Amino acid sequence: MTAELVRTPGNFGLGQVPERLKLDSITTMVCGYCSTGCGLQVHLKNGEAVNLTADPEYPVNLGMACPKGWEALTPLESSDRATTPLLRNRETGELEVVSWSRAMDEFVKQFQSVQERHGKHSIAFLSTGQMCTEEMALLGAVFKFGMGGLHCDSNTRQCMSTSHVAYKQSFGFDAPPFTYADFEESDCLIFIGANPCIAHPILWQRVLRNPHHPEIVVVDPRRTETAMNATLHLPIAPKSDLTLLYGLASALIQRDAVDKEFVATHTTGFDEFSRFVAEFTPERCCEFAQISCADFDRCVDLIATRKRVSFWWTMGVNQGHESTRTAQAIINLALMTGNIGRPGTGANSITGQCNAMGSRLYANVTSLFGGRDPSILENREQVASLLGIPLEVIPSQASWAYDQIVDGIESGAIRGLWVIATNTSHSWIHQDRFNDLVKKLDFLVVQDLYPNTETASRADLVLPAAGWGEKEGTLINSERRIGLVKKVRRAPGDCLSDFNIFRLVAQAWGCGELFREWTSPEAAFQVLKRLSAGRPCDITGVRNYRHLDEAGGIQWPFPESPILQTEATSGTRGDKRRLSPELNRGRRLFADGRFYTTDQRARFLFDPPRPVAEPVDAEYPFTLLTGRGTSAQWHTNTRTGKSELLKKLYPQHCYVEIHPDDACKLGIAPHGMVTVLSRRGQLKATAYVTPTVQQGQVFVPMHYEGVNRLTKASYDPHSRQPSYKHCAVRVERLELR
Ligand SMILES: Nc1nc2c(c(=O)[nH]1)N[C@H]1C(S)=C(S)[C@@H](COP(=O)(O)OP(=O)(O)OC[C@H]3O[C@@H](n4cnc5c(=O)[nH]c(N)nc54)[C@H](O)[C@@H]3O)O[C@H]1N2
Ligand SMILES: Nc1nc2c(c(=O)[nH]1)N[C@H]1C(S)=C(S)[C@@H](COP(=O)(O)OP(=O)(O)OC[C@H]3O[C@@H](n4cnc5c(=O)[nH]c(N)nc54)[C@H](O)[C@@H]3O)O[C@H]1N2
Ligand code: SF4
Ligand SMILES: [Mo]
Repeated sequence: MTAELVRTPGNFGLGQVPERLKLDSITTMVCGYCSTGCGLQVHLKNGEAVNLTADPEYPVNLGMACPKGWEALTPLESSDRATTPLLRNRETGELEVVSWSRAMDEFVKQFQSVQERHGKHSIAFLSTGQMCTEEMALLGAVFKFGMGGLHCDSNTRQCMSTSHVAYKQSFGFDAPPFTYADFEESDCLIFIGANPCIAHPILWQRVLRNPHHPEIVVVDPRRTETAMNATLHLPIAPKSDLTLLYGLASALIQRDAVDKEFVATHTTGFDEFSRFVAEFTPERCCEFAQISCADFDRCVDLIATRKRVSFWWTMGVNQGHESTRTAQAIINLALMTGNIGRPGTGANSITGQCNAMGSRLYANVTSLFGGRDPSILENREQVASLLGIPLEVIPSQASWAYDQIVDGIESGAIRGLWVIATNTSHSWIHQDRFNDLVKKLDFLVVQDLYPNTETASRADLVLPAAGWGEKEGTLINSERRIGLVKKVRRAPGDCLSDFNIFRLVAQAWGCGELFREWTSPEAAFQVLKRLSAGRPCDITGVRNYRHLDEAGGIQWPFPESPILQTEATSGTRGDKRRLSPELNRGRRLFADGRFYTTDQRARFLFDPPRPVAEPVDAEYPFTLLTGRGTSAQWHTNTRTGKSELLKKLYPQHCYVEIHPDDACKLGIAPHGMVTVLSRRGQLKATAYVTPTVQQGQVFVPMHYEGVNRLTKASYDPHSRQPSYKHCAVRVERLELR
């Protein structure tokens, strides 16, 4: 069946089609859950989406999608959508329906009164990697340049801040170098703290298409679905990665497996690094990581002998107490063996949310637009002139990070909080502390699809947002590909897109004039292009949304350049794919060995390993690991919990995975009820007795409400990313009476 046939209205190419299934047309857009960024074909009837299928032409997913993608329209239809603004009646304590104009009056009155009493910086926002780039950019601009705010952060801190800082320090810019074709071109893939079979299933499908019979190494304390498919699984002790990675570097140096020419021409700091890792002997590392020397040697052997080694990491690395140095220890291995810039290689951080990459570059949160340092006057001058706004409105100070904003609530420095497209009350580390602290706030605004999330139900004001599929904009996926989202559904009731909510806020606040150019997401995209000019993330060559759509997404950088222009734009979508296989397969960074540092060399960065925040002891003898449970569950389950189909694919009750020997010792039967307790809180769970977790460890998926009652607030010192994947707990059998 050709694309043309599918696109003929009402004709599937399959003969007579029943009236109710006759389509007007099909349009294309990218998925709004994970950072894979799959292309979907949306089937329209009377201009509204009635169904969707995976796009066989999109270069990311090649016709595949995971259950969340197939079911992406269902959460929009849920009967519990927020359809009007809701304001808490201070007397009854109930949320009551109000108009947008009342909601905006209250928003401005409350936040401006907080600022008058406690200073401009006493309001803060926490946002997301799950809005369109144009939306996060407008939010960052309105809050910082219009409302006089400074402190803001997003859930990208919980997720990607480690990769952001690691790349910035090592490469000079936050630039994941890979393209998905590298999954297929590698002859040895090393996954560290990543479970793509569950968390990025379509990327795993790309691995399965690899024709080179690759070796697949998985470094994960658990025997995950990905580990089961590996040719070598290193079931390391939790948080022993840094020591292991230094040990691998040391052994590779001993074996003389260093790409000396690459190191000499394109890096700095190797000699110091080499002296530093000398003491990380194989014996010491294997003992610390609790793996066999034979497995360690095999891993060294693979890195030393394979031609195209790629390193991939995700949250098992980023969510740790020494995560930035751990990510950089991975980068160091790629640099020292010359495994970067060539097909099938790279030190590759896979992002998490659909637009984590957009938030890293354009949210105007931790850095100024386009990854600029706000403390440098020239950067502020550039942004002021590119936006046509006064220099004085651009703060030179850095914002507080998420944890510092939470501490600020405790100290009284933060009195007003605006939470957008994130569910802090569930997902933040040591959630009970946050949930106690929000009671101290003078005003809490939550902007979400649903009024009943753990966070929204605590709000003073709920702003009803349109979701993915009900608005337009762009998302940037893990391989830096900018994809388009379209409005294929009318949002229910009085919901507005986040973009329009931010415009309303600007008008109500009295600073709308500053953002007069941001009339629509596409107009905002043109502003962002200007801000990107000359930066590593330059996208000035992308003409408009149509260009993105026709090209099947476009990876940054994409400066105005004649070669790239013809590659991406000639012909129709289908034709162009044939004309330009190279562009479809994707572009990777650093092919010329030149990095974004001032001397164009990558840096070897390292520090001695440190102890974890809360080691196990006799009272709390288990290490708690947390993470993704199934491919059908998304985070705090506000969206995936709305689909009856998805609900059939995952357990409805919170569960804890425990090793059979531990279960036996504690008298816990398979599927028996248990309590998991930490020094901070407890939860009830069903015991899943399974050897996929090691003795002394338990695993609880993050999708169930109580998991962060248990976790201990500790952070990596460089990235301030929470260490979600390590704390001490106890498990007790719950006697059934
Ligand atoms: N289905 C589904 N897919 C998702 C998401 C979702 O909620 N649901 N969320 C998306 C987002 S935002 C993100 S960030 C990604 C996350 O994607 P992943 O990081 O792949 O998922 P996690 O399960 O959080 O963690 C990966 C693995 O880290 C391991 N781990 C724990 N501690 C350690 C350690 O000390 N060392 C090592 N080496 N490994 C360790 C865990 O056992 C786990 O298997 O997934 C994205 N995709
Ligand atoms: N224990 C533990 N905790 C973790 C993790 C872990 O591995 N273990 N992982 C961490 C990671 S990596 C992440 S990314 C976070 C995720 O944590 P959260 O961001 O809190 O999780 P979500 O459930 O994705 O929350 C997104 C919210 O935005 C709403 N929403 C969706 N689309 C839109 C939109 O277009 N506009 C608006 N306004 N709202 C929208 C949804 O309804 C939902 O309430 O969790 C972190 N927490
Ligand atoms: S893998 Fe990610 S982007 Fe692709 S369909 Fe699933 S959730 Fe959507
Ligand atoms: Mo994430």
